Amino acid sequence: MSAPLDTARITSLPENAYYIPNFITVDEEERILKKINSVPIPRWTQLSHRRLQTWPSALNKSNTLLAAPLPDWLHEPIISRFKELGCFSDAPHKAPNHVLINEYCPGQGIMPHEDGPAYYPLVATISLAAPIVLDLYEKKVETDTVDAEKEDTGPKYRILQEPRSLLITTGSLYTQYLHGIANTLKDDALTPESICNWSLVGDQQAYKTGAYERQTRVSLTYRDVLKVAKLGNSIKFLNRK
Ligand SMILES: O=C(O)CCC(=O)C(=O)O
Repeated sequence: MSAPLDTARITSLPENAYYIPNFITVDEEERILKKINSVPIPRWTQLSHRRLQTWPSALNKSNTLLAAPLPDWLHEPIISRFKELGCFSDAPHKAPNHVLINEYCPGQGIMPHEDGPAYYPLVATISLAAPIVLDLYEKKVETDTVDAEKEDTGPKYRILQEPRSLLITTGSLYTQYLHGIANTLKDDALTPESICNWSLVGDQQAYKTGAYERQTRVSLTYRDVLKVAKLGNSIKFLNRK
């Protein structure tokens, strides 16, 4: 990864994760939130524990994205800043081509999961509107019954994501760990020992009580989908069937 990211590395994590507070400004955050909230309602997919927008579109069954540009408001200024950091410079398309927007109301989260092989193994997450804690779990290798019966010991690492921050996860962290967000009304135990990016947090004072009540938080997750089909080719393919 590039030199500008060296100082942003979360050194207590296996390779590799980077955290940058105030990656976007308050004005930029407000502008993006306005755009997110002004899309027609059918653009949202309502899931049991959160709402989701998928840009430019969802992948098909063979994990292929139909080529289409991202809207300007998801492009600028974020993708130019990714270019300055060089974070997608080794990805096949040299830039993200896909964004998921997740909205979590207080009490909502996302089950531990992995993002899988459809994407280049790097996720760049911008957090908007409120903080949230991302939990990382080692993938279980169930080689014998003892392992299978082991009690769930909770997350191995916790990352505090402040509003307007950027979190990049890649490498073994992408392939060997699951990530999730607890369905809770309050994130607590916010201490330097428990939060692995504590030294990089921009406003530590804001968390000095060691807890906060959840508020609605929105995330933008930028990824590079490996398989991309051009519309012309897709039509040819359909006609052949
Ligand atoms: O909202 C987040 O920070 C995590 C989203 C996520 O896990 C995903 O989109 O796969």
